[in-house]
Formats: sequence, C-alpha cells, structure tokens
Amino acid sequence: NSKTFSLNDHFLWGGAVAAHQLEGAWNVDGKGISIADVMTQGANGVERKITDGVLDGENYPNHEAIDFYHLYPEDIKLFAEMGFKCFRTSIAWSRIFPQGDEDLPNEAGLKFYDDLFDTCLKYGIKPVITLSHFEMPYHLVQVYGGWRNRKMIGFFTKFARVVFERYKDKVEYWMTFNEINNQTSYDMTFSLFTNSGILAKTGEDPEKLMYQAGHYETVASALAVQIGHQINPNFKIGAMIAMIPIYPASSKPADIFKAEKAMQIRYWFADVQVNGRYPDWLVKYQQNHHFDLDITLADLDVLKSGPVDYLGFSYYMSASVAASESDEPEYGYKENHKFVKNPYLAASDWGWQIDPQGLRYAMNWLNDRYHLPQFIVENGLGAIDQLEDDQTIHDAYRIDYLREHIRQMELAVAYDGINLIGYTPWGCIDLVSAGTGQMDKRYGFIYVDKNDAGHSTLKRYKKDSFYWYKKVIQSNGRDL
Ligand code: P53
Repeated sequence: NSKTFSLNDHFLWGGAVAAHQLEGAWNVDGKGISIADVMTQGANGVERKITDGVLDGENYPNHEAIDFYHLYPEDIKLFAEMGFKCFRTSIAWSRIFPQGDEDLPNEAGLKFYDDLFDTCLKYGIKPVITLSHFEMPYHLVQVYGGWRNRKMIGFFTKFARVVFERYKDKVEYWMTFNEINNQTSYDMTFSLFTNSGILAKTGEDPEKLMYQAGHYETVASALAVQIGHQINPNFKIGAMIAMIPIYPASSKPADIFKAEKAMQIRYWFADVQVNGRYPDWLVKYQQNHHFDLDITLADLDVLKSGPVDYLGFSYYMSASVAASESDEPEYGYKENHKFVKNPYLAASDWGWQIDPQGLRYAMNWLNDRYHLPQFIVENGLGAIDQLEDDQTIHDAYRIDYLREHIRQMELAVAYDGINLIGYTPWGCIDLVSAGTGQMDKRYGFIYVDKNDAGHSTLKRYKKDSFYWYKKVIQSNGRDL
C-alpha cells in the first residue's frame, strides 16, 4: 500500500559483518591474537572449543575466514552493485592494539581500516562501525581475566579514542559493544567468553561475573559515548543488543509475569545504556543475591552522562517461557534452559524460531521503552546453500525470510511511528558463524566457495538473493 509506505530517501540499506568472522589474516601486519582466534570449528549442535592459546593441530576457522583482509576491494564492489548505502563491520581491536595494554597503536592496523573505509566511501557506502564485536585481544584475557577486571575500562576507552580520532571524518555511525546482552545466557561458556573474555573458574558464580562485566562494559560504553561526542559532535553512537522477544507460553498470569521478568533480565544492559541508570528491579535483585559488586558512585555518574544516541539491535527469532512452581517469588530464569517451543512458529535448521511479526512487536516494545531511533543491524537466515553446476545458488528460503521481515519492518514505520535509520541483514557475504564456527551455516547474498569439510577456493558467486536484494534497495523497499 503506497499511501502508508514511509521509508525515507536516506534509509540506510546495507549489510552487516564482524571483523573476526570474515577478515582472516589473523596474524598479519602486526595483529595480535584475539579471543576469536582460540575458538575451534564446531558443528550444528556441537559447541566450539575454547583452547588455551593457539595450539597445533586444532582447526581455527577465523584464522583465514574468507580472507576479506586481502579480497575486500572485490567484495565492496559487489556490495556497491547491490546498491548498499552502508556497510556494518567492526574494527578488530587486536589489529589496533595487538595485546590491548600497549600505549601506542599499531599503524598497519589503522591503515587497513583507512583503506577499507575509503573503498566504501568511494562507492557512497557509509561504514557503520562496532567497536567490540566478540574479538578482544586474547592477552587481556590471559593477564587481566577479561571484563571481570576494572582495568578493561581504560584499555577499551583508549582503543575507542584512537579509532574515533583516526576515522572521525570517515565514520558517522558507531556502536560500542555487539549484543552486549548475549551474556544473560551466562551459563553457556560461549556467551561470557565472546562478550567479555571471561572463563568462569571452578567455584565462581557466572551470574555474578556477568553482572560485574556488564557493569564495567556499560561504564566503558558511556565513557566512549562522551569521548566520541567530544571528538566529533556529529557522531551517532548506539547501543547494540540481541533482541529476542520472550513471549509467555500461554495467557496464564504466571506465564505472563515470567515473560516480563525474562525480558527485564535480557534487556537491563540497554536500560542502563539508554536511561543512564540501573532499573529498580535490578538494584533489588543484586542486593538480594549479595553479589557484592564493584559499582562506585562515580560509575553511576558516568552512566548518567553517556546515554547512547540510538538503539542498534539484531533480530533473528523470538522465544517463549512458561512459569513453574519453583519460580516463586522471584521468577528468575536461566536463559536457553527454560525456553519452550512455540507451536505457532517454524524454526531454522539450527533451531532458531522464525517469527517475522515478532520484529514488529520488538520494534514497538523497544520504542515504548526507549524512545530512540532504531537501527536493525542484523537479521537473516542461516541455511545450507547448494552451489549448482552452473554456479548459481537458488536460495528462495532466504528471500522469503527477509521479505517477510522487511514487510513487518515497513509496517512498524508506516503504522507504529518507529523512527528507523536502516536495515543491514547479517552476513551479507558468507562468513564464519559465531555460534558454531561453521562456513556451512550461510547468511549471504554472496556465496563464498569454502565449506566445513575443508574444500576452499574462496571464490565469490552471486546467489538469487543478490539480485532480489538489489531490486529491494533500488525500489527503497517497495518491490519485495
Ligand atoms: P551465528 C546467538 C543468538 C543471536 C545472535 O549467529 C547471535 C548469537 C551468537 O551465536 O549472534 C549474532 O553465526 C552475532 C553475530 C553472529 C550472528 O548473530 O551463530 O552478532 O556475530 O554471527 C549469527 O549463526
């Protein structure tokens, strides 16, 4: 319905990736080892191992990834051919500060991103940059224990200041921490490690570690927002959360309340980053649990003075919870253990429940709560693709997934008044999966000829979705 269609002409269509998932070149031009470099290849349903440093004989898929580090001019050209207005990637912290605690940055690393951003800008593609996307220097884990340590705030803000200064005329849109709230599933080793570089030791309470790390990170995020605005007042610096709406399994009041508590737990990070203060339930919760966290009055002032400019979020799926007798009275829950299957939704091959309408729900929920511009910085379907003999890839399932989500996104703008900045589907070129380390779990419009069995030419091919997305962008979302 063209009457109610309302994406504006500056709408930022694009695609999203993260440095460690596509660059490769893990030890080139002075780059240090990052936490992604010590994670092995898993499989569907098989967790990645985190090894004690880089070990001989292990398979580390991020070391080469798709070698974007060397092949990016060709890839950016393909993004331009689709009509991208923006490209979301991250700056690998370990290229800039190989160990994380040095005084001076690595010039070769800085130069790489200058060249990458210049290439984007040449095609009119705005870089959208995440400062920390699951890729902190591994040295900071070994020596400081990751974000359990207050010193991380200083290391992170030093990194932020250096890249803000360097790219102040090339980058306008920034995000501080990718999916900062992923670590609410703190009992999964993966989440605390990728978000915060933390491996819980025996006897340590991972929930407490999550709240401590989350505190230091929200403080560091607020400081980065302040520093960024001083360097360039036009910077837009956002939060970035994994938005997974959690529905009640039924209309039973206890289920509804359980879902409400689950949402509070999952989104407290954004509450702090947007509102500049802890939500009341969390202050009480942390007291009741005697976590005895290192949260100072000075920290609380910092939080107040660095609220984010917009809300970036990923959206892949929704989840559901049901209450149980043991819930009273706190209704606490452990993520992933207590999700129940939603009988109304299908799931991807990796068990992610597909829920396009949930995106519109999410946008409404986030707007009512935060009243900020939104940026959908990840969305997509991880699937097995087939490269045909004639070098085509018929990924109609991916087109269907994206079309339905874009429809809902446009309804949210047209009918619900959401101020939406842009849309960058995840893994616009096939890359290494964060969760499983697989190449075979693909999201891209561009196929990369490399698979989990070890076959690799790294050649790029356009999928059917490539031509489809090009048409979507050309019509500013009208022709789906
Ligand atoms: P993969 C879990 C739940 C939602 C999003 O994920 C997640 C994760 C972590 O696996 O991560 C984001 O590759 C993340 C990206 C990641 C993408 O979603 O496991 O920001 O780095 O690749 C897709 O299929």
